[in-house]
Amino acid sequence: MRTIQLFKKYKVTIKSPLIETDPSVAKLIKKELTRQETHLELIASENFASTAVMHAQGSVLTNKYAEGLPNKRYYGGCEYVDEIEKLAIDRAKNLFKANWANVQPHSGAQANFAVFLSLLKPGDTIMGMDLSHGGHLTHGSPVNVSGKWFKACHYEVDKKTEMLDMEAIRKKAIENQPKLIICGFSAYPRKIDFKAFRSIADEVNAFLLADIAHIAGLVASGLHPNPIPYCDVVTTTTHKTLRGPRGGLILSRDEEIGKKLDKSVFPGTQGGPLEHVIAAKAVAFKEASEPDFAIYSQKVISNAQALAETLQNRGISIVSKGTDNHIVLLDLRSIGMTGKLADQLVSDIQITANKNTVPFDPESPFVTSGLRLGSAALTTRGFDEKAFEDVGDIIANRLLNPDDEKVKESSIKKVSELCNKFPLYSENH
Ligand code: DSN
Repeated sequence: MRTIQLFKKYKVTIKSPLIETDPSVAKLIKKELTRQETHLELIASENFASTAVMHAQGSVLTNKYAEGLPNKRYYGGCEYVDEIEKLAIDRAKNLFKANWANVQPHSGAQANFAVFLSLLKPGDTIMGMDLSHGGHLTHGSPVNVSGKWFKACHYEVDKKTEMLDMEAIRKKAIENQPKLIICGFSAYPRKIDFKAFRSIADEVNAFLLADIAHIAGLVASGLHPNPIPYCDVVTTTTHKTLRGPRGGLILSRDEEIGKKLDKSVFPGTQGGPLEHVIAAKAVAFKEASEPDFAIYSQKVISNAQALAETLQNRGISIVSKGTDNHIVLLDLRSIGMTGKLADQLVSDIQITANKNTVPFDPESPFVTSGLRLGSAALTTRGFDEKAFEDVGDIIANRLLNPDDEKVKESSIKKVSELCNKFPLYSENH
């Protein structure tokens, strides 16, 4: 054990490692690591950040206050965090081919809130995808500030194809004349036509925001169209397919809008930036710009497609009949099951996912008819298409035989075998 004695006079010491200074927290972190190692992580919005990202995030930068922007701070001693934040900004701009970036939002929700503060006044109309069709809480849900302070209207997916119907969206926009149109979703497995959204926004004279929280890594890898050329503002989180630290990011091609957005982040909606997280974002942006990341992103998509196909072959419907990204959304009405029960059944065999509404869901958001799966995290562990087919079969066996204890036991064994075959945070990570 290493003891660092600070402030000798007061006998204040910092002991390292954590297990000796605070065993309660250390043991719980260890348990969480074991959980991550021994379960199949299929939550579509999660991933495993690299040890380099976590190193930056767990650094002395957490000690620093830096309200303001690089070279324009309200505190002294910012010379190194200025360099770090400038690196993060430049890397984000290069990665997404944007002219402006703000790396300070603490989360995707904070990023969206800052955009609303810049572009809207309370009472303005906004239009996003309905939450139950794959939208997000911050896109005008009545329980979120975006639905309380603005007049929100929502578009849906087409009932037959379960995909976006741009003509229906156009009609909805003409009918409601929103000041802001939001595209980008939390449970939509198909590509988004940003150019078509731009043309609708132009027709009704609306701002266009793309929230690419889920698909950012695929966009960075050139495997999903980039919204930057078509949207006034783009927001994202940094921890899903982008595989960075938990946090938010705002991008734009328009530097004038960028100047307003800077003010909306600070002092508009946030205080001091989390420079340790910003450093970790910089590390993640560098990782995402490297050729290996594009190969990873390609595997994220092909693995999700292998998972979707396996489940469909076993008689379980997939929303929109497939996927172009990392998301596979099971429609469990095809097997007469709720999302709530399916979530519990897979959880019992050490698979982590989440119940989710499907388009035109007859069940409540607490019950739902869907189970949302994502391939980003297990692909980071090295799972290949064959392993994803195995995962699909394990899930199908469990959902199709919910009361069979033997199936349950053999499924747990198969999950353990896969976890051992693809270790988390191995040397290869
Ligand atoms: N909670 C995230 C998700 O799971 O999609 C979005 O904020």
